[in-house]
Amino acid sequence: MQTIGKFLMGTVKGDVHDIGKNLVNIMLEGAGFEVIDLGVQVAPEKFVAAIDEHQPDIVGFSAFLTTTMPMFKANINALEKAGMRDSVIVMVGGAPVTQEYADAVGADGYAADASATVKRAKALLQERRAKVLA
Ligand code: B12
Repeated sequence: MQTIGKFLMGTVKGDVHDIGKNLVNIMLEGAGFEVIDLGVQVAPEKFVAAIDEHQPDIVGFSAFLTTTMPMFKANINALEKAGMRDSVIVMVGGAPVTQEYADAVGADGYAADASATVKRAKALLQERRAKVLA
């Protein structure tokens, strides 16, 4: 089946909230993305291994606790260490997350809800593909 892009998603380590993540996944699939869901409590090394295996266009980190939001930065550091930060778009989200926080940790994109995530994911993909062609 033709898809518009591959989206790897997971709730960060230490966090079991998955309702928001699951809604995002459903909307992404509805919009034509292939979604690979790693579930909850996903450790940085598991994200790295899954990116290596699946080569997604976008990886999404979901967090619902102020105590687990710092895992975004830990995950991004792990991607950098694995030499894969530039090959994947990083999106972050979850109830306590803001655009300011996403910018502070160095994510490429943030969205407040599922439908905004679809719009932002499509825009980020388009930007990335235009850059590659340029
Ligand atoms: C349901 C719930 C639970 C359930 C989770 C069940 C499940 N399967 O998810 C259970 C009971 C397990 C739970 C446990 C806990 N919870 Co809780 N929980 C909630 C609750 C009531 C709702 C969260 C939710 O699912 N909302 C619905 C979804 C749809 O939310 P949403 O933000 O709109 O989702 C959108 C966006 O966030 C965005 N999005 C989401 N993910 C992503 C990812 C990306 C990449 C992008 C771009 C966008 C995106 O799109 C979503 C869809 O539109 C909230 C309170 C509240 N009213 O919000 C507390 C809340 C999040 N929990 C809280 C707490 C403290 C806990 C516990 C620590 C409690 C305890 N002492 O045990 C534990 C933590 C367990 C753990 N280690 O994770 C606090 C967090 C406080 C804080 N500031 O950190 C809250 C805010 C409650 C409170 N007021 O105290 N919880």
